[in-house]
Amino acid sequence: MKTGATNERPGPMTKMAKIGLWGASGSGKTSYLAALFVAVTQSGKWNIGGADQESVDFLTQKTDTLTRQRRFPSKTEGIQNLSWTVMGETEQTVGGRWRKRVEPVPLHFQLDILDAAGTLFKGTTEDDETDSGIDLGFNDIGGGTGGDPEELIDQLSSCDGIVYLFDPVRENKKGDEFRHFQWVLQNIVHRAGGDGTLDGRHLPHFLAVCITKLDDPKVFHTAYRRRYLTADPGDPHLFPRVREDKAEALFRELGNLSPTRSALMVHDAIKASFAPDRVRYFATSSVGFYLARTATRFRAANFQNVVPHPTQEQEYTIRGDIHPINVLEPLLWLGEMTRR
Ligand SMILES: Nc1nc2c(ncn2[C@@H]2O[C@H](COP(=O)(O)OP(=O)(O)OP(=O)(O)O)[C@@H](O)[C@H]2O)c(=O)[nH]1
Ligand SMILES: [Mg+2]
Repeated sequence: MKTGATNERPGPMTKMAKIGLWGASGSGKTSYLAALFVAVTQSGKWNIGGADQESVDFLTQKTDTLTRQRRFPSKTEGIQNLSWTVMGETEQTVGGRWRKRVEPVPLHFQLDILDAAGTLFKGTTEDDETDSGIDLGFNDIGGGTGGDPEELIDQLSSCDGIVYLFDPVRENKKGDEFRHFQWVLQNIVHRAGGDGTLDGRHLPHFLAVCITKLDDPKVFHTAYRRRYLTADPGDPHLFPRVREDKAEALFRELGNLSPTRSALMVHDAIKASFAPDRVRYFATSSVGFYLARTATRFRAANFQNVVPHPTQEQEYTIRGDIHPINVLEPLLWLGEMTRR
């Protein structure tokens, strides 16, 4: 097959998008990646394949953990590099000057993703009772290598796009999001300054800010009360989603609710460091809302898909099938933006 070089019969356009995952320990990075296969296949438009054995194994094992075992992946150890190709179609204008037409063109995104344990991102010398980490990253599957915060910052800095996961549930309990965020951000800015890649005060990266755990009652109810929810008419189950133009407002609302309001400082810091047209907010859930076996549509009276484990304290279990919300979309947006 010919490549996209010719206007007449374009072949697959492949874009390498190096994407970093950044988020505090327990913010849901691994679960986000674990939900990716289901998100891709449920979209009906895309497909995904591992570029190497480790990445194939990751997807297979983590999908199994979420869907058959109905539990969340374990805490990440070390650092792991994963690489997947997301395959789909886009539209392109082809033809000569007089015979222009739009036709579908295969589009492949190669996502190189770095997953690191949150504990590697120690932006502080103080010890937290559980973890003090900030992560960046991508995930385990047993095969993670060690690594140090410097290496992670280097890797994140070299990404085209960054998915930053903000966990409002954790922030509500700990109120320390800004402390972690600032440490990573300052280091990335420092690197960019040294490399000469700063554009004025802005970093060159695209940033997808993902509010995680939309299915959590606190997050869901906040979005509901503020009237930020909508449903995609094309979704047969009519699962609620946060209106695209309200995701950023939800971020601030959730920041307001946290004891330290530190997420508001994160919001301000994002504005200070990233160009406005390079940032987009998403409200995500890796597992989505519960759908009873006999039900065809979402029911607000019975929406929780994550419940405490019946026997293991502090553990959670997944009640039903997973229906990821805005897991694929941030990656597609980053892929699209970096393609331009
Ligand atoms: N309700 C809900 N809880 C989630 C979701 N995703 C993750 N969680 C919870 O958050 C916990 C941590 O998720 P992980 O994916 O392990 O987070 P991580 O950022 O990879 O954490 P580290 O590997 O320790 O850095 C899980 O064990 C779940 O209890 C989600 O979509 N909804
Ligand atoms: Mg993890």
